Order: sequence, then C-alpha cells, then structure tokens
Amino acid sequence: MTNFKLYCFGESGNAYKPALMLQACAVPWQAVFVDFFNGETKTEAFRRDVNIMGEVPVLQHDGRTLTQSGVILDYIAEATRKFGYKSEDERREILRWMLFDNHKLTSPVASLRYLITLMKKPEDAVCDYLRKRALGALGVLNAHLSDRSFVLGKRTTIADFSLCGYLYYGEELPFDLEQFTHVMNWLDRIKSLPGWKHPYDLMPRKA
Ligand SMILES: N[C@@H](CCC(=O)N[C@@H](CS)C(=O)NCC(=O)O)C(=O)O
Repeated sequence: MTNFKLYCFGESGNAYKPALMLQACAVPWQAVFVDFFNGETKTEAFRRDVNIMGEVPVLQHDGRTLTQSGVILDYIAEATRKFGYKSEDERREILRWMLFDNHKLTSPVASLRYLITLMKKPEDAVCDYLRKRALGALGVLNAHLSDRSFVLGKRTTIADFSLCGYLYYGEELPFDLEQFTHVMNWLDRIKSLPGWKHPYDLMPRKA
C-alpha cells in the first residue's frame, strides 16, 4: 500500500478526523501543510490542482484524490479494512451519524470556534445561534452515548472519528463541553486507542 498523503493544518478538526483514523490504523501517512490562515484554500492554484471546493481535508492515495472528511474516512476504512461497517444496517447507521455530524455538530462547532477563538470576533446574534445549534447536537450525541461505548455500540467506527473531530480542542471551544458527561467519557475511550494524538501533535501549524 502506498503512503497516504493528507492535506491538512493543525487547527482543522475536519482534517483531524482522517488524521486520527490513519494513526489508529497504524498506516504510514504524510501530512501536507495547507496555509489556510494566509488564504491558500482560496487560491486559484489550490482549487485547480488540489480541491475545487477550496477545503481541507484532501487525501491522495494510489492515484486518487478524495475530498470531504466522510468520504475520506469511508475510503480509509475500505483500504485498511478497519473501523468500517460489517453489515448493510451498520453501513446506514454510520452514514446517518456522519451526515448528522457534518450538518448539525461539526458545522456550528467549527464556525463558532472560528469566529470567537481564532478570529476573536465579539459575541453577537450569529454566535448565539451557532452555540444553541452546537449544544443541541451535543445533547443528542450525549443521549445516544448514555448506554453504549461508541456510536455503533461496542466497536469504534469511522462515525466516532467523524463526530469527535472538533472535540479535543479543549479551551478553544467557546462553550462548556464538560456538562456532556457521556460525550466526555466517550472522548476518553477514543483517546485510549493506540496511536491517539492531539490535533496539534498530529498535523502541522504555521510557525
Ligand atoms: N464538509 C467538509 C468541511 C471541510 C471544511 O470546512 N474545511 C475547512 C477547514 S476545517 C476549510 O478548508 N475551509 C476553507 C475555506 O473555507 O476557505 C468536510 O467534512 O471535509
């Protein structure tokens, strides 16, 4: 298997999802730093040569270029035969949670952290809205995890890697994550997987 090449940067929880999975699969991979904060994703060259959507993560492997974290996680699961589905019902359950993650959890969490923590914008009505959405989605995840170890039950899958993408940024998250006890315990379980590293120890950042 040739090396996986992941376009990413440390602050990107979306890129952390496949980065963490590659670690957990113990396969060799190489990080390619994308200078998001200097506008690299918005350049014509990046859209032409890397990703027309102007986003990371981007995975290159075996002559393929893949984008969208959910698609990339699914691809790595197929290539490594780890953390994927074992039945059609599991396939749909994983899809269900990854779609929920992208729309309802990652989207408001990432936007709120970007505005408040990274861009240092003042709190306003948009932030109120995003915080309500983020806390609502975390409540749903917390309830789901009240009687299971991982999103699908006893086994870690790509749904877990997707949903946890932004949740290890600790104090950078502008809301109280610790109120979600089942989510915190689940994050500890993922943290004990071999190879686990914090996003800033896994992906490059601008010096
Ligand atoms: N739905 C996408 C979201 C990707 C995304 O929002 N990536 C951000 C970094 S976390 C990005 O590259 N944004 C570039 C930009 O907005 O210019 C995924 O899951 O991969």
